Amino acid sequence: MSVQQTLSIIKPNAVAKNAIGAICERFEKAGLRIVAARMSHLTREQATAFYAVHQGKPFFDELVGFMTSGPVLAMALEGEDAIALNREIMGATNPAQAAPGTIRADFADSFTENAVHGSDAPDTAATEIAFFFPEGVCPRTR
Ligand code: IDP
Repeated sequence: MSVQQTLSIIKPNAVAKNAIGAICERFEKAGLRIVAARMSHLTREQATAFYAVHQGKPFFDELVGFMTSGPVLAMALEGEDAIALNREIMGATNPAQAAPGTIRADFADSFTENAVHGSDAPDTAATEIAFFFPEGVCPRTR
């Protein structure tokens, strides 16, 4: 186990249903600390760049359309094993397969509109945090 940082995005459908507080509470209760946060309304170019790895897949256009449909809250979360812990709290990508009590089970509207994003590995976490927070995140205070 080691202290890691991971990128979380509360996606437009969850922001629209006023679930930011409920979702952040789950992160904090699990021991994850929010060390950076920014609301933004992504442009097509930004969403395309963020999800470049999925370009050409059948769901890509729908994904970019969804991610640009309204504001998102991007956060850097920090904690012990933050990457895997966040993915556990989020639940499976397909909400139909997400375990009860996970964020996606409770806040997703569809496979695409699945409420949250979380980095899947240390290298992608670093790239994704830098994408939203090029100035860096808050230093640890204690
Ligand atoms: P992840 O968000 O759980 O890491 P990825 O496979 O990286 O999952 O997919 C990125 C996002 O693209 C998903 O969160 C979801 O919004 C969307 N997505 C992935 N696969 C599908 C699909 O088969 N149908 C519709 N949307 C999908």
